[in-house]
Amino acid sequence: GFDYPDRLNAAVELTDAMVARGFGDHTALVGNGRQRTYKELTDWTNRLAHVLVDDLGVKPGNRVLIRSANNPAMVACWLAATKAGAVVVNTMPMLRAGELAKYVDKAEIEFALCDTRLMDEMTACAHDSRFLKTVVGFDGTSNHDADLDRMALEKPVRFAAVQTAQDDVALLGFTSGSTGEPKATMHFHRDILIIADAYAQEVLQVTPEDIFVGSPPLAFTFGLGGLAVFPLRFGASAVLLENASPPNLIEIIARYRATICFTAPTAYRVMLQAMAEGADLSSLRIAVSAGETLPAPVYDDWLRATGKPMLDGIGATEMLHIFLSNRLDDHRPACTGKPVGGYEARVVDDTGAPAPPGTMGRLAVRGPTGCRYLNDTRQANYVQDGWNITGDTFVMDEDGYFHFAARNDDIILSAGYNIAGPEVEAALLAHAAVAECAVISAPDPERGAVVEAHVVLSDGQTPGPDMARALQEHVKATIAPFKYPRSVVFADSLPKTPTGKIQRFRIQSKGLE
Ligand code: 3SK
Repeated sequence: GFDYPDRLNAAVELTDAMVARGFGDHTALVGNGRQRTYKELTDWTNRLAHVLVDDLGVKPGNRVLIRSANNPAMVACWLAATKAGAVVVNTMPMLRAGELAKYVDKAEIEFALCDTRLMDEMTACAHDSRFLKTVVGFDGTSNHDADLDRMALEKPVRFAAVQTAQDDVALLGFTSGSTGEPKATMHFHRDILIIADAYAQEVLQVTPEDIFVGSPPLAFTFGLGGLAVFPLRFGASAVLLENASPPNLIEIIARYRATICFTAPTAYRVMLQAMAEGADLSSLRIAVSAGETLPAPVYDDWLRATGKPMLDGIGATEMLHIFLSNRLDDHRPACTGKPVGGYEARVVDDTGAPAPPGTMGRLAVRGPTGCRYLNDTRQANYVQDGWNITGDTFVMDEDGYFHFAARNDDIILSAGYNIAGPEVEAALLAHAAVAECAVISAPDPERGAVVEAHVVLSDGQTPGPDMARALQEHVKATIAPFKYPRSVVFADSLPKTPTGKIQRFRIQSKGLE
């Protein structure tokens, strides 16, 4: 089990406690042209926490929104607000005032800390809000010269953090789901440590020598874990650069001698395509892939190109982080591995009963973290009999390994066949002419629905009926022929979330010509 004291403040454990354990001089965060030791980060967050409590009047339980790109200042604000006992909502820079307002209303957010470069949409949101009363700017560049930074300079470096209970809510992770109506998932102080003490310790085997890089936003719990919680929990370092998206990640890994990279499969694919002869990824121990299913060709090509394992895992904002994963000594293509220590997973049928190995069903998981939606009737759908029912269809094999089949929404029912869209995508991606693809269901009067592939071709390839036929034949030769895309649509790009997930629900079906 995971044993923590009743009084527990996660931010203190990631800063002051690390200094007390002897990591004071060790590099914690690198970004904006500086590096900060654990002692410097601790002092910085304590000063900021003073501003929040003494000057702004933040009280334990108040909700504080943070709006920023990935940089050390965002991490410092998150830690400071957590030390003050606030409940933090981290948000992505690309959100507009209307989207911010949904978060503010749902979580009744009173305070916002905002990078001054992103202030316009924040003030527009505050202007019309009945909840948001205080917006303060911080400077996410290397100057640190905005109101919050100036107020912090006057403050002492010691702060008596709020003695929160281990099961006080610390974080609200927002998830949009497929409907676009956001849900807020509540996570306790202990949950923030559990994801490190479970997944990061067991699977990543983090040591103080590790250097983390990656692209997922800190606003997404995948990024918050991988780029802040995991490094800080083990005295390791995180490189937080605002341009850390592919293909720049290749150069960033080489320059900072990064050992662990967190990003999504689409980003690894871009990196593979951009990787020049002699790209130096020799420092890398692990490439963590999550957020989307990892196509086997990406896993294979990465292993071939770098000699390093790509560890596919699946998590959920509801669960806070990854709960099923491959292992360093046990990783394989087209496989999401086994439950992380402390978690149990099974595949269930429509009645919630365990499905036999080898059959498709919904993935159910339970463990030390779990879904608690804030004021949301959808809680009853997600948690049933103590099991978290994720939105994914999986198969568990005879040996207990889990294999992704589809998001529940990605199963295409065509002429009585259940076709898992991602399986067709994986087959298409194995064709050299295909750079990216997304498979959707297109309504069809005869079959009910047909498989429709939207394909972005690699440079130099020509779209047209001949290419469509070649891709259809390739799929028929790779997987059961009934799964081939009866409709192939060529596109210049595919709609994606800021975290790189392809948004299939935004693709318009063209139907059969
Ligand atoms: O797999 C995901 O989408 C995910 C979501 C939240 C946190 C972590 C992960 C990997």
